[in-house]
Amino acid sequence: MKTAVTISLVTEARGGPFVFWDGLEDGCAQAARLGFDAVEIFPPGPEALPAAEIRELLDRHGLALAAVGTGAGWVKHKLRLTDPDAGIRARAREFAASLIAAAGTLGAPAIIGSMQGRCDSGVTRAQVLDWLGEGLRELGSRAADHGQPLFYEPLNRYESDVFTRQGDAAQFLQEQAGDNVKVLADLFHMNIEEQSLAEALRSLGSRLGHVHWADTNRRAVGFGHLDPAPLLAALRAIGYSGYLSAEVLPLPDSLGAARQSVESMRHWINQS
Ligand code: LER
Ligand code: MN
Repeated sequence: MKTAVTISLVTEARGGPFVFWDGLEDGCAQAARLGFDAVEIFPPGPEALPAAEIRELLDRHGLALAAVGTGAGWVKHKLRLTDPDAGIRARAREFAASLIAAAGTLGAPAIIGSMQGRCDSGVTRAQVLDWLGEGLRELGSRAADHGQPLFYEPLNRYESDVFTRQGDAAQFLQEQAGDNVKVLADLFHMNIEEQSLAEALRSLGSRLGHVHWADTNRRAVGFGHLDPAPLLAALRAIGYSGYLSAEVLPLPDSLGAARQSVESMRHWINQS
């Protein structure tokens, strides 16, 4: 398993669960200094990821790109893959596809989280799931064109009611989206929704694509009451070799959250 830390470039997301906030140069320098393998970037749009510049920056710091978030599509542009307005759905797919392409050019996958929307728009749940399936199928195949998976993230009930549990999401992807769309398991959301985090991870098997490594209070792991031991056992049992990525509140500050995150990752990854 590999380690990553989040960098947000989206000012509208201030107060959100991202570790570094002061630009890519600063985030990459700090991530490298602390020994992370990679960064996960939350950009306002594809224009924030010019391939040659980002490649140079990552190479200079010896970092990989773990993933790119598409949440700005919602927080900045109010685009959702399941919006009742067909024009907004089309623009949502276009925006997500543009980030899938930008990430893919850099050899990384993209994440669909808040762009999935919610079942609150006066249409049936079945209709929302139909639109979500359509969107994920198309975007999953765009990701495949770049040789990358696409990550779909179930969110907790206070953020979305589309899929809140890992198993339900995995079954939906299996039936509607094909093998290239993987589940992103965010331990903070799971703590709210799952009966057993370890069982949920175990049941994902090869459908698990990425992990947001966060404690129960959305602070760095070790600053809440998460018990990572059974989770690491589950991840090992399913042969997970992807990232543990710190998507947590910058508390007590960015550096403190990043340091605690990487120390907890190292501790648990190296535990036999
Ligand atoms: C939001 O709560 C979250 O977990 C992000 O990774 C998705 O946009
Ligand atoms: Mn997350």
